[in-house]
Amino acid sequence: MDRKNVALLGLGVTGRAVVERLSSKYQLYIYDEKISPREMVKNFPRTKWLSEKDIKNLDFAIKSPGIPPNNKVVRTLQRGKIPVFSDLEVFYQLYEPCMITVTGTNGKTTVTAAIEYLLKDNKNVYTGGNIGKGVFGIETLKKEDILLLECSSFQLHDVNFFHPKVAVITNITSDHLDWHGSIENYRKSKLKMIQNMNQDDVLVLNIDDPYTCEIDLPPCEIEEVSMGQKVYQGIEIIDGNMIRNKHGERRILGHTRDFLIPGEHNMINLAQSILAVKSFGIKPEDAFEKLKSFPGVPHRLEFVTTIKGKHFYNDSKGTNPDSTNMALKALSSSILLIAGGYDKKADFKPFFQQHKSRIKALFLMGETAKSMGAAGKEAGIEEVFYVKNMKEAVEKAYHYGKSGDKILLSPACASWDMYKNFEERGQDFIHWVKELESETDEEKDER
Ligand code: UMA
Repeated sequence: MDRKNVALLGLGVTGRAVVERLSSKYQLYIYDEKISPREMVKNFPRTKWLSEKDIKNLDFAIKSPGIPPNNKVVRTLQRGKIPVFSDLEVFYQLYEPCMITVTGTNGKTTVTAAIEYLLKDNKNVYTGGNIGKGVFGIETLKKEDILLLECSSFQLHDVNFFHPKVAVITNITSDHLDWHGSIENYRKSKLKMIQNMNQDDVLVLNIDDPYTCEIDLPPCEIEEVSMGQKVYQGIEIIDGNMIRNKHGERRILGHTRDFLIPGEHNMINLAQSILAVKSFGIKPEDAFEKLKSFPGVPHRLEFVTTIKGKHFYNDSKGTNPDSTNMALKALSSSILLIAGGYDKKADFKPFFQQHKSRIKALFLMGETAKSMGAAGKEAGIEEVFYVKNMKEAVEKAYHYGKSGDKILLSPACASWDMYKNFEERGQDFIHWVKELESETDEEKDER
């Protein structure tokens, strides 16, 4: 039988993993705006460059998540009735793995990491999706293995038959409007994750998120979490206690102060991860116990160090106002905020209005510095500093701060204007904080 002809749009992390896994199965035709045909042929000899004449012979296309739906090649394919799928969809169609999937505007990486932490001692669990190497970078799965996926709205936009056994939605606010065009499109993409779920599946929701309460639920088992509200079936967190409630039968699992990671939002994340592993034989009591040693995720409210009483936190994953909002709430007051970055056209006014009493000063950089500075000043934050780079931000915040202050990198913006990704940005922050620490150590030694 002839090999299928498949277009591969984008040769980043996603595309390279697809080439590695599928170039012997399919004839791949590559498109990438930043790579020349010559470079592509040299590095990936089994693939071909996608040209206009090939389009009519294509069976389908695999699109990398960063390529937006209004991209001209995507549009041409759609006009030619060529199905365009994300890597998640193609992986699902090929292998039909048993999947736990997690999506949401914020918290999805923490929930995914906590689920992995809970399962890894008892099951073969493979984690990927929006994090790490992409789904085709994951080894071949056996039938009994679990595929744990963090799913972005970009990836979910192009799924069709994709069908998780357990799905978690952390919250759905607003993000990536530049890619999706509207909040409605963004929400629609997220909800495609649950469109095929049935009575054998479990959906874990956070009912404190207003939009989550409005969604049309699939015909599956629903588990809910809430901070302060009663749930019908799920976990409620009341006065710091995590309580398992099953149709009115309630039992306390434990107190949230026993966890290592701070913040109310993280308590919701942990409650959701406890419910997500229930179908795999892990009782909520045992999951709670195990999570007491869960260290959290790098770049999310990660404590870096204390220098002369000033505490440094790396929350580089704060890539939108909602995510930074969580970090500011968790640290509560005396915050010197380092923020700014790639412009996703977010509105910063409500954000600064809400947090003006928590923020002592702003240190702003990147594309959004000026618009954030204006919004901060309008909200009444008087101390606004513009900085060229991370080094200057760290040093300025340190010299400005007093003992007891919290110097927080949580940009409320993506990193792509100055860095490859948020990890690189977080590492840069840690690097300059450590430099500062060694300089102050040297000063101590000299004295
Ligand atoms: N490209 C084009 N045209 C475009 C856009 C991109 O040709 O209009 C090409 C680029 O030249 C590049 C390739 O496509 O060579 C990059 O593809 P990509 O942007 O989809 O990036 P990948 O390297 O494949 O990484 C993607 C995710 N990136 C995005 O969604 C932007 C990674 O998520 C993910 O980890 C990886 O797949 C593996 O699944 C990153 C991310 O920022 C962490 N995600 C967003 C978020 O978390 O907010 C959604």
